[in-house]
Amino acid sequence: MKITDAKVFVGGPQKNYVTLKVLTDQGVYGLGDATLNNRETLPANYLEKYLIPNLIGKDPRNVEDIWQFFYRGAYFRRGPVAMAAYGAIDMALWDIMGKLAKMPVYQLLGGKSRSGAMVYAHATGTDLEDLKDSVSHYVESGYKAVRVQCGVPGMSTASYAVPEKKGEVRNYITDYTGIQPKVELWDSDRYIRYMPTALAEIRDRFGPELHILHDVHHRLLPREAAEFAKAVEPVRLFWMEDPTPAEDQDALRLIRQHSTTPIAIGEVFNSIWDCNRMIEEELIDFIRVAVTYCGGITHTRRIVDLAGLHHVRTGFHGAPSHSPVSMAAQHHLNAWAPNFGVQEYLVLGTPECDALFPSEHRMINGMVHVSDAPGLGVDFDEKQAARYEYLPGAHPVVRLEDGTMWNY
Ligand code: KDG
Ligand code: MG
Repeated sequence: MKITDAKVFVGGPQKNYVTLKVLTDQGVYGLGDATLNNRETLPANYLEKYLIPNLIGKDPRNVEDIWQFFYRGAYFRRGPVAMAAYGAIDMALWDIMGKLAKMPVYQLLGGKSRSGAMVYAHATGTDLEDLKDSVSHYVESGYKAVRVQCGVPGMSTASYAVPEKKGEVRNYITDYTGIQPKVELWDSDRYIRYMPTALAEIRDRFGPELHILHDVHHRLLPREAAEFAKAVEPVRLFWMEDPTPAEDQDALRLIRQHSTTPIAIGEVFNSIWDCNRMIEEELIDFIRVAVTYCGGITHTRRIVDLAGLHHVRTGFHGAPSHSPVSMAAQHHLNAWAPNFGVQEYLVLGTPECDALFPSEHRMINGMVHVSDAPGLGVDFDEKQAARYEYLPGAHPVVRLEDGTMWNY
């Protein structure tokens, strides 16, 4: 059996999804996702110029060897662009393997460990009242876990993941009006003074059962993060995400020494070598890698297994940056992983998105029920894809009020 061709599509409804389709001489094809938010053309180019010409002619059933060939063979290893491109190939090969075996991918991984996988939604508000309305909406829709973010009084622009104006529904991550980013201003001191009380109000309003998550988005210094983690302890967060920039893993020790608030990190990682120390030293509680940026199912599964040895549960990244293809790959991993924790899940289900990526994966009452279709259980409609093209867009960047660049 041989791979005969592979094609890359960039575009989607209000998104630049990078979708890979791998074709074989037996008519079976596989799908992968290489979407790297705001840098989408880079993995697409890497696939088209370097990887696909080397993929053609290979036996798609040699999933491990093909992964090793690209990873070890590149000489310059890792990095989000390369790992997203290998990830797309790897997902497509698992899809092909499942279709050949007539089994859903979760069965190839070892079968189901649960009937449904809990997901969390994103509630946001310009202020606390607005946030409460947003949380109520998700609770009433059956979600058991909600990430909460709201504006901080006195901060002159919207803070992370918060709309600029009340009632506004916007894609708060990417702005597709151009390639030059908007600037958001940040003040850690105001945030540390305000956010613990805001989170406590959310707990009081919604009671002990709701799983409350909060994303600090790499913005605090280690000592500040330790103070924050201690201050929010009474709220009993499900997790505090990305308290400090992830490059400095030693920073986590200070936070751990001062609090028992669970820590979730990993959405910017792209290999096991970025997180093995924090897992082995048990400095985190949840690992947030994504199959897209982490080399696909083959490599992400290694991280999940290492995490399982150290009481670290999964909480895969699932921001709108990921297409339904990589979300499907994560649904299969979530169905299998013995150390599953939660899945970030943003409702992708617009009619346009469903038409582009038809699938039988279902989210009901805050739980994802994985599809039993062979392979990844998601398809890609090329006629629909022809409607879309690449949209230039950017994340905001963050500065302190005196102009100093800060961490987005
Ligand atoms: O591209 C960046 C986004 O994916 C990121 O800001 C989302 O932090 C994020 C999250 O937790 O979903
Ligand atoms: Mg995050």
